[in-house]
Amino acid sequence: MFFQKEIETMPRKELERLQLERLRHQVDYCARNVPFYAKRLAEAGVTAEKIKTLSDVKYIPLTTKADIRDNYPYGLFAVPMKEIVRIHASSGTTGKPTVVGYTRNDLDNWSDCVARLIRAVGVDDGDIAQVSFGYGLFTGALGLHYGLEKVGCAVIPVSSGNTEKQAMLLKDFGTTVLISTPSYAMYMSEVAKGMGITRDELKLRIGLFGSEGCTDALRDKIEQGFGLFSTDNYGMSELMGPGVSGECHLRCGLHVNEDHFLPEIIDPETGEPRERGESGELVVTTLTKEGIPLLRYRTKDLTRLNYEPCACGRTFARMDKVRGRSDDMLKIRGVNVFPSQIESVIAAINGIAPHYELILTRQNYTDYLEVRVELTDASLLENYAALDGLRQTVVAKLQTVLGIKAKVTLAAPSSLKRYEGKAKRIIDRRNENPD
Ligand code: DLL
Repeated sequence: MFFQKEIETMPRKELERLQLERLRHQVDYCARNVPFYAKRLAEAGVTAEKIKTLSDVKYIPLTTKADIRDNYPYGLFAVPMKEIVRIHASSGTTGKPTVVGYTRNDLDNWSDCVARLIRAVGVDDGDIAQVSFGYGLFTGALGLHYGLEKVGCAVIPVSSGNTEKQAMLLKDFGTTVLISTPSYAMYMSEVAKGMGITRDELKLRIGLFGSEGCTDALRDKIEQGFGLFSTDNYGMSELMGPGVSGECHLRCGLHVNEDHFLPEIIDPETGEPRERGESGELVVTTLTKEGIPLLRYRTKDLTRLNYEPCACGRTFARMDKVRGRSDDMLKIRGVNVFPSQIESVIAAINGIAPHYELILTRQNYTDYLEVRVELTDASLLENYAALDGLRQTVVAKLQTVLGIKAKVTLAAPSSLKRYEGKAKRIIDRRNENPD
């Protein structure tokens, strides 16, 4: 199902013509309205007229999160404040937040982009959607909220937290669509189960999950727990929020809303463009943004783009599920490890719950990885032999996938931390006692 079928299924030639026209306009708009870009573009000798093909985008300098921070709070805004109608910010773990502003047109385009992903999985005006992302400066909740309203769903703006109440509302309000991070959906399904709420008492049919990665193994567990079908959607506050890309019901990649975003893949080390079809860091140029347009923004997210048309009829390029961020890839004893690899191993082992913590330490110049996982069944704690057998299974499976040996600690059921938003599973203590 489509929200704007003509655009979503536009022949690629036509789409690329539209992108080129919008790219040239956006470059000119930035040069005229954002002093930072006027200087950057002049230094690189780039003007809108010089951009003749889409691949000429590579001549435009890359923009980074540091550029946004250096211009805190409003330095990269391209319009006077009276035209800004909304401000969001991403919290960031250190220092000042990254601030973004939206004009009325930006908000309208945003809700269109989000409405497309909502329709792509078959949600319609008969649905009741519970938004369990945090409302506030975070873009997740309000972004989905307005897209859902545009589709005509009944929106329950419950926000995140108070998980028992969330579970009660799922049942009492007859929620059919759940909107949250995958880790919060997992937690919510455990809480609902603990309250004696069964799958059959719920009307849930679809989950729209995003804002963090989710392996297929974890997705299966959530879907079984709730008896729903879910899709993954991707975005970031700097680019807009949710709505940059999302899966259709065929779940074979996330369709990038290419009429609003021009995606590229670069080598994260050198910044050089990669060939079509190669993996690397996603770089995105906004094509229609007025409040804070961004040229070649480095997302740090690692993925791959596929330009083959999808069987659903959409012609937009599809990005693979994000494999991780280039900055959360762990280098352990010289080996690259993605937390998603660990998640896919443990979520597929019987007797182990899909919750984990990774603790990194360093002794005698050597990195150590401890993986804390949780048992599903407390009775195992009394059976030493079974417990050790399970632990060794986890150690062996992790070693096969990661290529390094990790210490595995089995924790009691429900003892690891749960998350109401994005999960934070890595505790890196390697710099606490540097050698
Ligand atoms: O997380 C926007 C969003 C909200 C997307 C709700 C989807 C649903 P930020 O807080 O700025 O924005 O975080 C952006 O989160 O660079 C990725 O690293 C990660 N991320 C977002 N969606 C996904 C996803 C929102 N589907 C950062 N899979 C991005 C993996 C994701 N990572």
